[in-house]
Amino acid sequence: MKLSRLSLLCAGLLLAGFAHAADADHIHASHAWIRVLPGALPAGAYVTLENDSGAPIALRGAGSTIYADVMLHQSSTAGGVSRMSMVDSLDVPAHGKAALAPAGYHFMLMQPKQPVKPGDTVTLTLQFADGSTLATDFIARPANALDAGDAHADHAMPGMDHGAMSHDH
Ligand SMILES: [Cu+2]
Repeated sequence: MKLSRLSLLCAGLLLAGFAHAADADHIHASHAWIRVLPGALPAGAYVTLENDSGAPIALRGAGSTIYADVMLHQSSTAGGVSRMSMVDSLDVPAHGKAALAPAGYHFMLMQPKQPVKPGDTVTLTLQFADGSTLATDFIARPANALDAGDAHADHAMPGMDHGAMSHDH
């Protein structure tokens, strides 16, 4: 019952996306990467989102031409047991940022139509609550990766303004 409700929601989001097809002008994505796991295990996708507008923008999900199934999840640990739950949306605060990162929010990627291996680039189209979308290239990294790795993946992104931002790498 929960699944069918979600499917309806997804269908609605897709339609909204096609109707508007507007770029998410006020959201900038960086450090986008995918952790590829062996076999049929689902992959996790991580990205940092910055909102340069004066209003919060909610991330609702993502679409992919490679993965048939993409879900927004949150990992948490309680009593030494880690679990994942589905979340409807993640707010990117006004003039702030939100991160999808290991042990926290992530996209769960399932049912790849072709094998994805470390070094590959996979485009996920991020979908926001206002109907806007943002196509973002994610770099596939191995199972033991902890972050996006190479700083070049960040600096190669066009249109990013790093002005006052500090980097720890
Ligand atoms: Cu998950």
